[in-house]
Amino acid sequence: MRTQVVIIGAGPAGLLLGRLLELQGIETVILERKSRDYVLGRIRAGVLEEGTVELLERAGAAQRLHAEGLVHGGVELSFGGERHRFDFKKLIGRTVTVYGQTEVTHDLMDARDASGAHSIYEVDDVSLHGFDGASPTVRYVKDGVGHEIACDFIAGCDGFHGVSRASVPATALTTYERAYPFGWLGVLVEKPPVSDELIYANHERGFALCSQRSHTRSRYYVQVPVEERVQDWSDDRFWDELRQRLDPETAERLQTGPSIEKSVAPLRSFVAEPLRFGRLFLAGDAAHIVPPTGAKGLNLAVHDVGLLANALIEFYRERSETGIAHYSARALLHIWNAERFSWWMTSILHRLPELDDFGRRLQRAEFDHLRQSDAAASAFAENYTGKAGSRLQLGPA
Ligand code: FAS
Ligand code: PHB
Repeated sequence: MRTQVVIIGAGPAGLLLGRLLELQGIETVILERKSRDYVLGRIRAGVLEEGTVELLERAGAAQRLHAEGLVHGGVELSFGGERHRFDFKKLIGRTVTVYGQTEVTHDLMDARDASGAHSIYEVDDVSLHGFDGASPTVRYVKDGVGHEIACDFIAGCDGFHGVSRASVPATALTTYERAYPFGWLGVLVEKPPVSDELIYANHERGFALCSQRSHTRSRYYVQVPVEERVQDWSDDRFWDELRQRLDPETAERLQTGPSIEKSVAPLRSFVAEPLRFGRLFLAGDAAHIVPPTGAKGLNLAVHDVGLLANALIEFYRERSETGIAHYSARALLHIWNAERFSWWMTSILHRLPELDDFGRRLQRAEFDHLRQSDAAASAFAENYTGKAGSRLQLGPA
């Protein structure tokens, strides 16, 4: 088999890249090791930046997003029971949209299926070859039969544990990592959200987040030790712990019910550099990981994909290698800003084991500074909603 771009991974990064390329007449094949249902069953991100919404519109996969997504003009931070709302629209004229990653993935899968583009699920033993030359190939096994695809480029969109980054010689990669000694225990519940917007809470017992998926479905998180086991947390224990970390008014308003999903996600900051190895490109979680505190993971993956799609479209349209030559540097500039913001937001909101009393007072001082300074609040709003500079200028539609 031959195609122009082989995409490894049918998560949001791989699916979005496939759509943006197909719409420009560039042929792709997506290889995914899990089933469609398994990919759709993963409950992950929930907040989309304006740049992400724009790219999904360009991909022809934003109809349901506009019909069902919840546009939020701000978020609240809560410290020791005191809440402060940051009005993004007033501060910088921007908003975010609450719409689950599962729904984004579903919409992209439906759009790709409708186009007839080739996706192969439940593949095994994917291996990448010859990407340091001009004729890379990808091998895989499907139902026990081996296959090989010749292509021009390989896009590694296979997440943190994927094969793409692992296929790059260790001497060609530099990695930067910070593992946190805590994780997030998350619960999805079919109950109306406790608040119109998200509430991020710093409490002496630990971090908590009140998020949502719709007017009837909510998503909550509490910080737990990294070794915590989800089976040790009954619903009642979760709701009791969450209430203790919220201000009394919010705790009183909380509507609880049986969890429809419950899981523990570890927190990590990670970047691999560079993102290009000849004809192989890394995008999304295959290249970087951020703690979910800043709601950047999915949005960062989308930003990479917009740059990579632009570069590949330019190559096929104009036979120019300028975009692909600059992809890594351009992506890393944005990645490191998101890493910085996600680390900062994690460090001011979580109970960090290494913090002494001075450190905890500094966390409070950060909150007070944000509340008193329009400049600081605007910088927070700009980073949380995605910097104006992140708006991608894709090539002509
Ligand atoms: P993904 O990991 O989504 O997709 C990669 C795909 O590649 C997967 O479908 C995988 O099966 C496939 N794959 C892997 N190896 C393969 C191989 N060898 N061959 C073929 N296919 C292969 N972000 C937020 O903003 N907010 C959150 O609350 C949040 N919560 C998260 C919770 C968890 C448990 C995790 C793991 C991540 C969370 N994230 C969150 C980050 C998440 O949203 C990612 O940023 C997003 O999924 C990135 O998308 P992709 O880069 O497409 O990677
Ligand atoms: C979510 O709704 O899953 C969510 C929202 C904001 C975050 C992280 C997760 O920062």
